[in-house]
Amino acid sequence: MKAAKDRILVIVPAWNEARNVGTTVREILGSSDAYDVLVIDDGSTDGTANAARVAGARVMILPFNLGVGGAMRTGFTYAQRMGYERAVQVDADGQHNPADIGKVIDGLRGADISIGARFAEVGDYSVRGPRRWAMVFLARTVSRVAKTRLTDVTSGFRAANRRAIDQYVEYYPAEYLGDTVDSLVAACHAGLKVTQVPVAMRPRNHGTPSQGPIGASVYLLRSLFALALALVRGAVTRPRSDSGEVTA
Ligand SMILES: Nc1nc2c(ncn2[C@@H]2O[C@H](COP(=O)(O)OP(=O)(O)O)[C@@H](O)[C@H]2O)c(=O)[nH]1
Ligand SMILES: [Mg+2]
Repeated sequence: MKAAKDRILVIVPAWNEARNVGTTVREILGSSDAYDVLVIDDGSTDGTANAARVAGARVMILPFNLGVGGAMRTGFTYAQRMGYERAVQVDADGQHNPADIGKVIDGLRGADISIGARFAEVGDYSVRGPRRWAMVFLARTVSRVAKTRLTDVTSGFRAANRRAIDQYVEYYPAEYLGDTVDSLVAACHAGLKVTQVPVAMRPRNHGTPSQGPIGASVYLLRSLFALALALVRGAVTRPRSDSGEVTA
């Protein structure tokens, strides 16, 4: 058995996913023997923790619901303490194909954070109207901050190297969607490099998304605010490159 530093921690945030998480964990473990799976059961009221454990995952149970960001920060803290050099976030519902984890991890060869981006708009990801505009606007704005072209900054399918894990333990907001965008902007401001690799999204196995269309739109609006705040915060705390004065 290799040491944690040579293995990859797959962090699976899960909230009431008893019907999906077992299949997802088995699929992940079956796709590479370098993966350790950590399921963060975020105050589920169904059998999520048990289903995950039976399938072979390590499980951490949060006493009440913190949201995806809170769960991920817990997972990154675990990764840091256990000495993992690489961690990747994979959804419990089956939408992220475990066969693509390797591709997303490979993105870390030239970057600190690698995003599995949903280029192909399949299944319930064919969003239109204001939600679509908001996603495009978010992607363009974060691309400018990251100084690279990113097309899907709200994707939860993301890998992090040790520098990014350390940064996330420092700062990772709890808010759904705000978490992905805000944590990315903060990471860019801390000097981390972001890249993306294309992945196709599969349909959710069972159940419904935690946010319906209206909830998701509201969260997208909130993530626009989160982005604005993150940009302002960056402008205040970023090192001044012209004078060499470092204030962060
Ligand atoms: N830890 C945690 N996970 C959550 C929460 N809400 C959703 N998730 C998980 O996050 C992943 C994505 O959630 P989902 O509802 O499918 O969002 P969507 O794919 O963006 O529509 C799934 O694995 C969910 O179980 C939450 O409040 N806490
Ligand atoms: Mg989903």
